[in-house]
Amino acid sequence: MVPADSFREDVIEGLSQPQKALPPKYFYDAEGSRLFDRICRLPEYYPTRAELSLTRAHLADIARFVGRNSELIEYGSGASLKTRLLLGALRPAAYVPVDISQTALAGAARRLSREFGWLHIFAVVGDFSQPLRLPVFRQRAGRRRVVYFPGSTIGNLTLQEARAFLAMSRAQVGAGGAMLIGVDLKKDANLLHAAYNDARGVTGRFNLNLLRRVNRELGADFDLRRFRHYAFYNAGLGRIEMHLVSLARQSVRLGRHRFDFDPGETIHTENSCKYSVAEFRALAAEAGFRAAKVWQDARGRFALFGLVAD
Ligand code: AVJ
Repeated sequence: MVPADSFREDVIEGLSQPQKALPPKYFYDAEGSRLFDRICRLPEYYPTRAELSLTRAHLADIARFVGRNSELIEYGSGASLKTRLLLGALRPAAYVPVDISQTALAGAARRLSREFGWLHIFAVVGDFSQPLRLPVFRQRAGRRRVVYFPGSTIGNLTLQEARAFLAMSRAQVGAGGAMLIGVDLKKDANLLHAAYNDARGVTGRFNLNLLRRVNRELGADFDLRRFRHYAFYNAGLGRIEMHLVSLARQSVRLGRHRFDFDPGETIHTENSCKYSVAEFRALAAEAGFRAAKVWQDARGRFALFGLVAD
């Protein structure tokens, strides 16, 4: 659970801006997480399958890159199939999943400890937008710290935020440390558009669920029938933008606050930045990471970067 107070503050602050906005991290309540799982199985949403297939195809090479006995820190609950593949191949000494959802963490940690009896798991509740306090291990000597950040979640961050996140991770792993990071690549805008405007409308429901959550947890009165999902590729900024469009002139109440909407006005709910291999390599270099390895799926849609902090 996200503390209700910061949720409330973030929503009020976001809706008070000239371009109204809500942070995408709030998509993932129970229903949002369920809808996201469905998105990952949609025929149009290629990133999940592309990342899984490249992880499968290059697993031995990835394991060689990381080396045995690492401290693997994952931003994400560790519930995914690719994480389990990686744990089996890497055999890290310790695994630290970091997630904002306590429930997702607890469930994943339980399942992982059943599957990997030898693995030391230290789940940490938190999000990657702030420096984390990670467990300190007694026998650290000789262990390499490696941050695993799959799923192109970094795409949610603006360029400045991505820079700050990479610098924070660089500090966290220290000299000799490494990072494995999944990045969705630039490609034909039609493929991107389809991935965020699926025929079944699951992405639309995922987007609208954010308003349902604001209603339920903060007592707002968004009328979900008067907002519509809108996603497009902003080529200039190299990102998919998701918005919720107001279909009418309307006002929404949240406690003593009132937010007015013109017809056609939007709430910006998510960016999903796409990078070229060269762009991401340069971004990583700015943070002190050398892209020693770049693994891609067969169709070049998605990349996993093996970054070294030297
Ligand atoms: C989880 C942030 C990587 O940007 O593709 C999927 C979220 N939003 N469909 C993405 C998402 C709409 C996803 N990330």
